Amino acid sequence: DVNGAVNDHGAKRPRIEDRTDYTRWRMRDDDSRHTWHYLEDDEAAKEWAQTVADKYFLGLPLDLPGLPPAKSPLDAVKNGLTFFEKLQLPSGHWGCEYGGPMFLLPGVVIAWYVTKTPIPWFYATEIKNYLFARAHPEDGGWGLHIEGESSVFGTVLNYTVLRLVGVEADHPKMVKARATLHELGGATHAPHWAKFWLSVLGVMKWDIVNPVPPELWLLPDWVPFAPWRWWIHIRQVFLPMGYLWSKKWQGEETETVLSLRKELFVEDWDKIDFASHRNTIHPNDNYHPKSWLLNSVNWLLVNIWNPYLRPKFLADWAEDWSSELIDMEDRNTDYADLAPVNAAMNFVVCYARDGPDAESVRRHRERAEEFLWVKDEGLLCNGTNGVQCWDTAFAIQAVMDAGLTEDPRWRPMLMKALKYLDGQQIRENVEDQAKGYRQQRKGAWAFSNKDQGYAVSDCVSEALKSVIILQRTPGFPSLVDDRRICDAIDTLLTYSNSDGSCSSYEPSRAGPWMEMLNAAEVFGNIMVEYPYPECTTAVVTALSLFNKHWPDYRADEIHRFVNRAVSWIKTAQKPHGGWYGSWGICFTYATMFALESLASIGETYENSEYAKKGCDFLISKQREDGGWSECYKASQTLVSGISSANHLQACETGEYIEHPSGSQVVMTAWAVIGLLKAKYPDVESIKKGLKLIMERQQPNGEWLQEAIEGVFNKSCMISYPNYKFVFPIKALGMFATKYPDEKVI
Ligand code: LAN
Repeated sequence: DVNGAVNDHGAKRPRIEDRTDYTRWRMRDDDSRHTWHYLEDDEAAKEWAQTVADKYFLGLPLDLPGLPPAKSPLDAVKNGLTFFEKLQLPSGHWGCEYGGPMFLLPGVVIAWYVTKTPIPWFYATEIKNYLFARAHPEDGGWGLHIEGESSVFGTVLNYTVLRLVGVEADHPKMVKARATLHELGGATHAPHWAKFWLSVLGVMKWDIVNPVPPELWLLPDWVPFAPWRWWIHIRQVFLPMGYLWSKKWQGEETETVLSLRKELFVEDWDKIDFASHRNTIHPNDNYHPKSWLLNSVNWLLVNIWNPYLRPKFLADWAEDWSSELIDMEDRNTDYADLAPVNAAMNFVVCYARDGPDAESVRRHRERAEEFLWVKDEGLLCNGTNGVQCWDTAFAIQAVMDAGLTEDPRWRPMLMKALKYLDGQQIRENVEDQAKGYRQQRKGAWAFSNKDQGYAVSDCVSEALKSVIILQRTPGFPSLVDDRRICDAIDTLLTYSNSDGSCSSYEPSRAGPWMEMLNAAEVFGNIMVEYPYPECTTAVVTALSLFNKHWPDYRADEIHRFVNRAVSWIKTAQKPHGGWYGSWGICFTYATMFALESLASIGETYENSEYAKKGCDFLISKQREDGGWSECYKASQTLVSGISSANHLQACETGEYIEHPSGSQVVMTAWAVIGLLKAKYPDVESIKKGLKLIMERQQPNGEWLQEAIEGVFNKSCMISYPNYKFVFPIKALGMFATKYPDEKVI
């Protein structure tokens, strides 16, 4: 008995409670593999005490003493660090919730359900609490992400999750959500990925899912649209999706599945012509309408290729090769996988292929735990298995910018952080790099941890900068030796795009025209790698810092790389003076990075048109109260490369949009950092921003969570809870070292 496990495959009735006892939750940090444990046993709970970090994550009172009120920016930095230090986890990194997207937990829960994985009552209970807490206050539905308006994607999948974990259909909140779902047209109006998951679950018939032909993996590499050229996240999702689509694999038809067939549709299930709804979609979900080209290809696949032409041997071959690529992904990450989307799908593939008792299934089941996070509102699924290396790198840099790396007060914290990054450097390329189309990664750092093991241009850069900074500070050992630092540089140097810019996981392998094949409907710019000012800046600053300390290693290549990259950043400036950010919201985020890039080659407000325009742009957006406040909607305004509505339309500028809830600490810090990097001469504006940041600091040194900070794929937002510590500390610290005698309040 797994604590009243929720699964109606057997006779067991779901057990779901009002709430769990929050004093019983603990987060285990196994060298930055995060798992949450509920200690039902009193003895066990006594032996394993809750830490300050646990309590903080869970929203329990911390009872920390107030600190001496900050009179100067440097005081505020120290108070901030005093608080933030308490959140450092035993293995030396900072952890956090990484929620926001509302389509991740459904993948995990549907995978659990169809693989007959028991769901303990304390998970079921807190999943219910989280989803109820995050239901849209007016219509009771869910959107693509926590701040978005209700969509079929969010509503149909999260409603399904609630039913699978044992919430009854007649619960008032379910009745309300269902009404909203029906208002939006019901499940037939869902986007592709929802139709996929609901078909796996057996609530829909596979005919409703637009083709995901695994045959594409058999194309020779020279074919311009071959999947190895796609953005890593899309090809790693397409891969297991294609396998399951080709097999038309479905979980067992349980009572709940049969009941969902009645609940999720406006129509009578038996009468639905599923094939006719392949392209039915509600406008709220249709961020990127499918192109005429994709619609035509789909039509041919459905009406000609699949029924008449698709030879069995080819289908088998494609499935086998997909299966092999899936195994490579599982092996290279020890089943952690790139992100929860493909991890949940690979889990189902292994179950379908290897059977319920297979080792692969057991490992997927175990590792899926690492995506889960418990917070005050309940249990959610993180966007990745964490933000470990990324946040740790920024934390170190914030201390550096405040000029405090030599202060013995912070040495233990920084030593732990350095040791963490030392242990997390990826030491080898993947075994099957060429065969699996993987990017070189030796010497790299991942965004989360080395188990996941995917190098990202800016994650390598930020971690490398932090390591170099600390190792060049008196009192710190050189844990990462020169050879390993050069390995990181070798890998970074592979990231240059033909226009000089950098992308995220790999250099671009095809052009933006590939968006013509974007089938996901809910996301924009997902098919290939694009040039990103954020990533480009990070690489520029890392290479420059390295070159300062190791002037002889690959110096010519580094100079050429940096010059081309900065030239590209100049071309990416929008007419209004800002830069468009793809991973943080939005112009404020990228403009901070771009100004840093320019500063790194000596271009600032006084001597550079670009830097001046960038600063003027930021200043034009400063609010009365001194802060900045950009809204996530800004991210959705830019249509680059190929537009959704009108394919092949020219790039649009994109608009800065104010957040209705007023100035935001994180955004204000970004703007101030950009202005300071560019040596913006009017100190008064900068001081006004910092004053707001200082006034928002709590007596114990912390800052409170405000609006969501991050974004991906243009349409989906994601939380970076540690940004409210690292960026304010960095902004205040930069100011304190630059203007030690200036008063802010
Ligand atoms: C991330 C998170 C980190 C982010 C930065 C390092 C900030 C960025 O500068 C480069 C891109 C990267 C690594 C990134 C890419 C896309 C991710 C992995 C995410 C936004 C976190 C979640 C998202 C992933 C795609 C979610 C799953 C969704 C799919 C569409 C497959």
